[in-house]
Amino acid sequence: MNKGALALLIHGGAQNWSPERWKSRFDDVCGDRRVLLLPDPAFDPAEVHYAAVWKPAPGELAGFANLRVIFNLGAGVDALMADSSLPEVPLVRVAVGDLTGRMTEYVVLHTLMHHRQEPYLRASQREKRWEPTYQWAANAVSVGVMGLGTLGADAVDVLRRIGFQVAGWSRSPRQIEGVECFHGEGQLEAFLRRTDILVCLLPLTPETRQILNRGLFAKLNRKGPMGAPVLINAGRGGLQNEPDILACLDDGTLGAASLDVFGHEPLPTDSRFWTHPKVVLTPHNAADTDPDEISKYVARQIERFEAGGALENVVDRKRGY
Ligand code: NDP
Ligand code: OXD
Repeated sequence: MNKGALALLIHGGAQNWSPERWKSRFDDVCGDRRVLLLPDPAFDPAEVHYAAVWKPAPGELAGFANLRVIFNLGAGVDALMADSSLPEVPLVRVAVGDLTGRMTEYVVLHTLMHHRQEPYLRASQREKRWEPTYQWAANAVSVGVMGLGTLGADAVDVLRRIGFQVAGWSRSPRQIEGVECFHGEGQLEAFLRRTDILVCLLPLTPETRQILNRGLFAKLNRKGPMGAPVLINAGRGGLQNEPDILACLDDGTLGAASLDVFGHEPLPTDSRFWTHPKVVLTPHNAADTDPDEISKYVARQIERFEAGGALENVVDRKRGY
């Protein structure tokens, strides 16, 4: 009997994430299963049992009558949740060590960059100024991570081992050794009040949209050694109110920001974020995961599912993540 085909619907990837590269990785790991890279003028939608997708257009998945599972090729599923015609089959997201490790690298890199005053030191080098300033210890800085899921839990562990005072905030209660855990709306303010560097690793849902706004920044600790709090957002652009971030950087409510994600990507060339002296910007590549790892993860899940096993990392559609 023919195995149901796997359809790839991939939009917006470059280089490492090009559709052709994904096709070649999936061909390698799917054995005798047919892998279709869409659009393909000669295919029968009825043969598609699985779809592996990145930013499919709304409605694109609705035409597959025999679809059994949708695999999102990233961790965040907000683009899919916005599709009101998304078929009612399990939606699996990525949670693999390769992605998690890369995100932790980003979080640690940017936390250390602000803690160790790298923007100031690089400017000093450019201007040939030998003017070291006082450097406080890691344990004088309180890092607060919003989101204690796959990514947040790993990041807090490494930050804690570096010596920072680490706290985290999630929807439901969590317990992580050495990390002060807060949860829910009711504990958000207490979490913010003790935070010098705020790291956002939340999913984008109706509850979290624009959560990073002036009202929230105003509650961050202003008595830390850095003088003003720092924002690091690698979740989604929709989590942030961008005019508020710029205004808060300008008036000193925020001391600096590292931003990997934006409301409009690619970031328009006329955005002030490109040139703002207090912004460290990256082009949504905090965790630019290896397609080899993800294609193996999807192929393993399909094999297990067809053998009667449970799928892992299935999105809870009510929660939206
Ligand atoms: P998880 O689903 O594993 O974790 C999400 C965390 O956010 C959980 O701790 C959850 O709480 C918390 N959360 C969700 N909603 C709320 C809320 N309303 N209030 C408080 N806490 C909330 O996701 P991941 O860690 O795998 O990924 C997080 C996000 O990172 C992705 O959704 C994606 O947007 C982004 N991402 C960005 C990348 C990049 O390159 N920039 C790469 C990969 C991911 P609880 O524990 O109670 O469920
Ligand atoms: C993801 C991403 O969600 O890369 O995996 O943004």
